[in-house]
Amino acid sequence: MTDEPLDIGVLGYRFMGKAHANAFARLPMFFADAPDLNRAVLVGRDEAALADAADELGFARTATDWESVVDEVDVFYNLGPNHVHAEPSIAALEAGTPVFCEKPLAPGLDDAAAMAEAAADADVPAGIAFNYRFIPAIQYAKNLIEAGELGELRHFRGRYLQDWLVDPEAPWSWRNDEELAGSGALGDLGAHTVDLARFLVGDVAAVSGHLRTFVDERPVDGEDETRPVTVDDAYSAQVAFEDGTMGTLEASRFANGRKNDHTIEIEGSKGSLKFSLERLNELEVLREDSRGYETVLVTDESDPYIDHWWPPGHVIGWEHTFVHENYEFLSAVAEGGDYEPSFADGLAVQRVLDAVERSDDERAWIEV
Ligand code: SOE
Repeated sequence: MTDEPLDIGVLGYRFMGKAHANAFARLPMFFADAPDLNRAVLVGRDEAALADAADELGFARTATDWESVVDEVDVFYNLGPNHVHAEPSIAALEAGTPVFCEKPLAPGLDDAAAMAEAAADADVPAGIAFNYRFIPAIQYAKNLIEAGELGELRHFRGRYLQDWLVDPEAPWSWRNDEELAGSGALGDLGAHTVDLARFLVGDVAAVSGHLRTFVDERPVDGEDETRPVTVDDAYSAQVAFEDGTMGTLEASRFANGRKNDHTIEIEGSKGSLKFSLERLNELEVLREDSRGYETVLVTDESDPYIDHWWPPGHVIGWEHTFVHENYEFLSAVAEGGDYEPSFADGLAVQRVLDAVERSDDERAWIEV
């Protein structure tokens, strides 16, 4: 257990940089037993944008070379695009620095395996930012399943629907490029659903997948050119879990009208549950012998993390999931404990994503 403040170095300062910096700022006020933190250094390439971001996000200094940072901070956060997850994270772990990396672990299986190997060799926490595990309603669901309230699980249905690419004129980004992202909706959104499937049901044995790209080139912001889209816009998959549960997964960036709709449905021999990220404080529960679903508002102080926030019914939001995962990860770093989801979990998810892609290529079921 260390009492010294943890110096945090963060690579990446856009959407995820802000989500995690907000979490660092909330921790001292709402999680009194969280380790003390210094937002020590923010890493990026564009010095002007980096300086503005450091001011906005509260970092003491900036650096344009992660190599000089990974062995001098107490914790290294890799919040960059997927193609920069491997090298800096492995270098940090080889220097004995704990790492927290955004999802998916890597663009592809080889890099993910190298990251997981480096984490296994290092004797420090290496976490992956599957933040939806840290929604109180999802942890309430896991507790119901583990208490046997659903009986023997029969079906898992996971769906992550957005519509930000429906417009063919929506600009090209790294998320549309196979070299930079690895995959599209599959890795960006499907990774979350596969992680929740593993968290709530268990490991996946085999998949049968289908990927589709609806718009195959997009305009580049500020330039008079287009670039090809080389990843999926949507995926769907059938899943056979190792415990016999049947699964169906899908994700799309073209689901008109769905903004950030991550839904989970599980049916078992004794009961069922339904969850939607757009109503993330609620869990729909069907218990044995009841006539229909009950809506449980998961905001009691006895519910996970709620006692750190507000009285019952004063609902929490998307950003609170980042506070929860950072509390658990940074506490594990300070106390020398373990953290899940780890890089091993990130690799397990990557194996499923890779199997979905191979299944689509081969038009056949693929063992994970
Ligand atoms: C995609 O738009 C995205 O930002 C994902 O990358 C995040 O992981 C997800 O939480 C929200 O949507």
